[in-house]
Amino acid sequence: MSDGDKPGFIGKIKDKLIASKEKTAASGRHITGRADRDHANRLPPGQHLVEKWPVLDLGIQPEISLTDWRLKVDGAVENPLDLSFDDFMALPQSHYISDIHCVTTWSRYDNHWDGVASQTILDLVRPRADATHVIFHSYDGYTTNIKLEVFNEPDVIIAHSWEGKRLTREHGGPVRTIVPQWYFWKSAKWVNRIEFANADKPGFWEERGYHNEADPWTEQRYS
Ligand SMILES: Nc1nc2c(c(=O)[nH]1)N[C@H]1C(S)=C(S)[C@@H](COP(=O)(O)O)O[C@H]1N2
Ligand SMILES: [Mo]
Repeated sequence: MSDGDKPGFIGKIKDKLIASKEKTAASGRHITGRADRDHANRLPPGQHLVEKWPVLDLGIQPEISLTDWRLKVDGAVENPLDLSFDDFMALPQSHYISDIHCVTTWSRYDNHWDGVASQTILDLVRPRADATHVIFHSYDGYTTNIKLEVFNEPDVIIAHSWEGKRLTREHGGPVRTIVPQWYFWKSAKWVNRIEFANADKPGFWEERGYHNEADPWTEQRYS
């Protein structure tokens, strides 16, 4: 099944929510114009702190049983992977703490993640010399893109747990990616394929008015 054919994806996506987020992007709302390149503050410009972790997605929260779950890592790599959940859990495990910054202006500090570090994945798959970008594909049809050098940052993690407990379905469980340096739309919930590519491929929100990078410190909110 190709990404476009996920059952009912196009039919079920929340057109209204998408239209409203596209409008927000087009209007440039939330831009303060005060970049904080040196990270002088812990909170990036235009953000406010929350305690509870909000849920944001396209409105489809796929239910994937652990026996059906797969993670493919493929594309421009020497050694592609097709992992079952047990295979994934048997990989070397990492633990990171990072802050979340969502483009809708909430931030949440000190999230504890357990999972497999992106650098562990890189060691296993060995990207080819022509690999420049990493594209995440999810069970709900969502996609998002980052540069390979961003995937290589030491705090990027393919996470199965948050605060010591398995990720709930609404937050992207069984497994999601966490790219802490970028706005949170770059962190794919329900990930099932990590594609290494020799060219950039803008993802779902990147094609709908959101920035291709997503640096919260320089407010790379919209394109
Ligand atoms: N698969 C998938 N991943 C996704 C999304 C989505 O709709 N589908 N939404 C993104 C957006 S816009 C945000 S802000 C975060 C929200 O994650 P949360 O619901 O765990 O807070 O997930 C990101 N990853
Ligand atoms: Mo978002």
